[in-house]
Amino acid sequence: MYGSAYIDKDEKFVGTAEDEAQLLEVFEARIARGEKIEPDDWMPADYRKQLIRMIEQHAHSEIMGALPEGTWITRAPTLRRKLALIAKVQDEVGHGHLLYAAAETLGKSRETMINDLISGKSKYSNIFNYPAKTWADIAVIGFLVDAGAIINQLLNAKGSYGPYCRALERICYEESFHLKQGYDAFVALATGTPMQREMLQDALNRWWPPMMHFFGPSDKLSVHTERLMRWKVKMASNEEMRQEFIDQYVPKIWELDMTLPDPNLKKNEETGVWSYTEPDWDEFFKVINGDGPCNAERIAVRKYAEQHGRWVREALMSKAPATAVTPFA
Ligand code: FAQ
Repeated sequence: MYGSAYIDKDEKFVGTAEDEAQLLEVFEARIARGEKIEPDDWMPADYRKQLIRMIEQHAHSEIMGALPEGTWITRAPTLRRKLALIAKVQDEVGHGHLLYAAAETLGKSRETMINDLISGKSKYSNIFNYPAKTWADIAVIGFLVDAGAIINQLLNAKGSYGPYCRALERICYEESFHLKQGYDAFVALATGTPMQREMLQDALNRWWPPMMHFFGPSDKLSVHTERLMRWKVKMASNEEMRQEFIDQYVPKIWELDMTLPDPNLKKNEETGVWSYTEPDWDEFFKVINGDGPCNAERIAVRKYAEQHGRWVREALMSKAPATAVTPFA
């Protein structure tokens, strides 16, 4: 309950500027020692604001991420693939719940977060604004998007905010199964008929650019990284995560004799750093600001779910009438 004595019932800071400077010093020292910050601990207002932004966006990404894959459940090529996909999509929605719960510990209600998602105020991952046109898209999402998510989440699970880190740890266990199912579907197509390989190559060509965007803008364009890394909310820069992803997964794609649509993708064997064509950041900012190929469709689905599920939430939250008769009494 560190520092909570300085917060009044309206969550306002009631100490002096000196108290605040001292609290900040202790807070930063705790983070430097690798301690976890818990919901009732004192934290700078900006740390709280940044965490809400990031965890909320992450939660939205999970439930939006369920949509492109969800549309393929009825069209999965075999019963085994269908069962695995149903389980995966269900997991992604569960991750959304875990993350909304973690964001709620910082004081923003789930209802407000959902309203901000469907009104377009909050962001969610760029990658889920592209269409999943063929079964190969599902293999590419399950393999590469889950791989990217794991790189980000394994790092951030070692961060400073307790509830977020604990949620990420659990999510990573499940994501590692998703990665296996994605890779299995990817290998099946890559080692299949010429038509299957062609379908996979087409999906890879379409998903590669948004995948390069997935880790966020170049470090020059990133606005939050420096502060978030100082507070150990983010444990690596966008470019460090992108490099790690390329280093781990490009060789796996090439060893299956598939190609990537970037002639400049090359590892410098001395430094270990990959070079690649600068991603189109105008396209990235257009998509994250609501103007991608599927943004309107994705938001419309969430709006429909919010409106049509409202009666269920209201029924669950309503108190039983005082005169209700207890059955079997
Ligand atoms: N998409 O200053 P930075 C998943 C925005 S989960 C959209 O570098 P930051 C599971 C950023 O918000 C995928 N917007 O930002 C799954 C900021 O705008 P703002 C989601 C993006 O926060 C798999 C602006 O650009 N994962 O895939 C993106 O330091 C398969 C400037 O950027 C997480 O959310 C983007 N890709 O770093 C589900 C992980 N990148 O808010 C289904 C947690 C940046 O100022 C199927 N988040 N922006 O208006 C993070 O680690 C960080 O937030 C980053 C961005 C690394 C995403």
